[in-house]
Amino acid sequence: LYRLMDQYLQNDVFSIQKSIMDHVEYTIARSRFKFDDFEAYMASAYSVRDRLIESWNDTQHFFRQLDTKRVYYLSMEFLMGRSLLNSVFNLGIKDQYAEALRQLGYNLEVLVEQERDAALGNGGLGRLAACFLDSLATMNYSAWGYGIRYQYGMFRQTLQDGYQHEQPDYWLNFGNPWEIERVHVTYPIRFYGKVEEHWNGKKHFEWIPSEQVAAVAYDNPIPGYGTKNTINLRLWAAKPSGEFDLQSFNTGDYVNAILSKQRAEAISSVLYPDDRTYQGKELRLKQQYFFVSASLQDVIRRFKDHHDSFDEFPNKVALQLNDAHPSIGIPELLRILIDEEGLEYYKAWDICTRVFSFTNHTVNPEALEKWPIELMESLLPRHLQIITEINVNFLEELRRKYGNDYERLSRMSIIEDGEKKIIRMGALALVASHTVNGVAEIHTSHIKNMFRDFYELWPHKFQNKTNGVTQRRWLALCNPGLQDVLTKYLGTDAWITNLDLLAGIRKHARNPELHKEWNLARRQNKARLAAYIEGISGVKVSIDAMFDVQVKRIHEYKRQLLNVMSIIHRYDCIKNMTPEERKNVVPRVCILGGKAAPGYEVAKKIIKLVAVVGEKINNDPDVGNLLKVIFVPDYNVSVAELIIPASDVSQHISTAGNEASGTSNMKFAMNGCIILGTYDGANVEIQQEIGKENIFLFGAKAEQVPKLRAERRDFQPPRLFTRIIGMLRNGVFGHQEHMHVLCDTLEGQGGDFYLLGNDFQEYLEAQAAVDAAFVDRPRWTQMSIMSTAGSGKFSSDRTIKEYAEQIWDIKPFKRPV
Ligand code: DL6
Repeated sequence: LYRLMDQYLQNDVFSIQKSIMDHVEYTIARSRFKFDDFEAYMASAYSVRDRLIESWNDTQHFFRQLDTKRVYYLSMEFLMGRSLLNSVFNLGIKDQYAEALRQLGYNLEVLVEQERDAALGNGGLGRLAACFLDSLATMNYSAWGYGIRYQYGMFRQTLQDGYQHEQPDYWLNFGNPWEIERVHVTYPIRFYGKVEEHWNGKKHFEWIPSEQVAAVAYDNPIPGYGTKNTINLRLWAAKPSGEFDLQSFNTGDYVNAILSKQRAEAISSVLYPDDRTYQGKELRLKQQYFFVSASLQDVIRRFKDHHDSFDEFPNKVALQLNDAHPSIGIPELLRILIDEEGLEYYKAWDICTRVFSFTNHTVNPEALEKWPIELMESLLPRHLQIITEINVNFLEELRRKYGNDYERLSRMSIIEDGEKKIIRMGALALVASHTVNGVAEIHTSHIKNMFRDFYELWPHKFQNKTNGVTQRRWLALCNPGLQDVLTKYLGTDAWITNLDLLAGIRKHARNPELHKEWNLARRQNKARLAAYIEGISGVKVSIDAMFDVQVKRIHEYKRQLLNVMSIIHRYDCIKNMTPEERKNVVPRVCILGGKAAPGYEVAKKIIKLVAVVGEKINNDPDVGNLLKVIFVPDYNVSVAELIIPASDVSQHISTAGNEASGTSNMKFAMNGCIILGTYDGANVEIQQEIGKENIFLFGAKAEQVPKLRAERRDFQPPRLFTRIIGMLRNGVFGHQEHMHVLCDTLEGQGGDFYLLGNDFQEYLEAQAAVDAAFVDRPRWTQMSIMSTAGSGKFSSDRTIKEYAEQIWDIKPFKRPV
């Protein structure tokens, strides 16, 4: 049987063709002689999945036998993007698939485009989780991701008359060939009801819930690169529970009883499309509890397969909280251990504090989730009791240390006192976790400040783990031209698993041959993007122009508005030049993209602004090819894979102190794009790695920001800044009412919170320096090479190794061939 299986899953071209054709006929049920690109994609995906399943099964068996300590990465979001190319690449069968399909009359590159992105995330946080899974698999760690299988992922953005419209993301409509539905892996998830107190020699609490849904597992195999290990991302979908409300049936309310059960599915139906605020939304708390409860039940079941007591639990399990979103898992673990497994509170608490660790991803206190106590009491009454107990014990500990310093106690309390009592999930995560980490050096220093009292109490808990990205997807796969050049000059492709090796390219940074090949690869990428831009907008752009890119979520703090103001300034200058002077202008294509949260009005107005400014500039004959402005709609992982390798300059210009890290800055730098940014997030570390002379950083430093804000009243913005505001207000771009709203955010009492006026002058100077560098081709190419060469630190492999060794205490286990 084994030999049979082995033959079936051979990776030679013929066997691959056979398995694709089998899926055309028996899975897709199409004729072998007539199937279109989408069907060919589906059949190919199923045939790859067969190979993934085999590797997945063997890896899980291997880990089980060794009884490895596992890390479970709990995240509300996994922004995976597409899987086909990534899977065949990581499995080492990309060329065979390309050839097999070619012989069948199909093109792998074309089929890849048939796949819908798995967009189960908003942005940075979710994409980081996806990069981490790739690194965990590649580095042979025993790890699982746990999250939610949203039926609707991140909305699809369309632009209608320059306004953002949100369309539902029906990503599952045509089936998802990458997942494995596990109908037998299901757990009951309960809500509401009451808690009863019993006495049988000791006090015992019984939660009697009044609503129950089932969590059903969907597994998504994650193959490592250069290894036989394949790990798992288990996503939970909510289904009606098997246990119907017999009372309703008995009273004859058959239809309503069924309908109310259908409502269960709503829990996993939609991803909240806002990465900052979801305060007070019951469904959001339900989602959080739903997935952590299912995950913890699953973890405990797996642990109990091998162990009779919980003594070993902390030696076998690490639970990573991706932000405070899954921190309801803390009282849930206690509830299971105490109420279901019969452990004493203190024993359970001890276990809890040894398994959880917590990553913070934001400096914005708004984004730290808080729940009204009434909501918690109604939805999860037993959990509220447990949180209260944790808090009582914690406050007692504080009292012993600080005496009756009530102010400090109230600042640190998990339950915020006031007119309305609020549960601070961030504080809960801090108290229960053995480690809390920030995601870049500067961010970690901010969170030490933000959680000052906790840092004073437990300095040892605070760590930094600078983010990283996987070079498999973000360099090798998305930039095949540069991949070949790098491999040629480094003499090895080992950088695909050891990114530090990129430093070896430094010694060739002045080599004219390399310059030629480097620029050729980059120009091909630009040509690909230019064709895409023409396809979506009808605007023809020259690939000789500088491609200047800002793609990310639209947020005031990320300052897309600052970028647009500098574009208007550039336009203004061009308009006022003589034809002779225009010959010295460095042509630019300014590309912006990103989604605004549906309820975020200012962000949506910024998108409209880009559209109207683009409309005017792109059609102005005085400007021609000197300046183009493009808004790329529906920015997502796949679009990023197209844009990043084709960019000359990319902007990361948040007000210092606001961007926790940023990860696209790392992707751009890795691909040889020059960063124009502020002293914020990981930009600071990128500068340290690639050298000051290869990056353009400008503007106020984070430590100056509070003072600058305090002095706003007396601040006179530069003349050019007010001139542009004047142009907007006076209707140079039309839509005056709209423009007034945006300009009002920059002027007047309390205006310009993000200090655009303060940084404007330096920003323009940095832009001029970028222009000057761009026209000096050898210098620019050298800077580009040096950016790539200095990007070794920003591999998620490095980040994961640090988490593994300094937080999770896990070791790699590579499955033998
Ligand atoms: O750590 C990943 C990513 C950072 O790179 C970004 O700087 C940060 O904004 C982002 N945070 C979020 C939302 N956070 N919350 N909560 O996506 O995390």
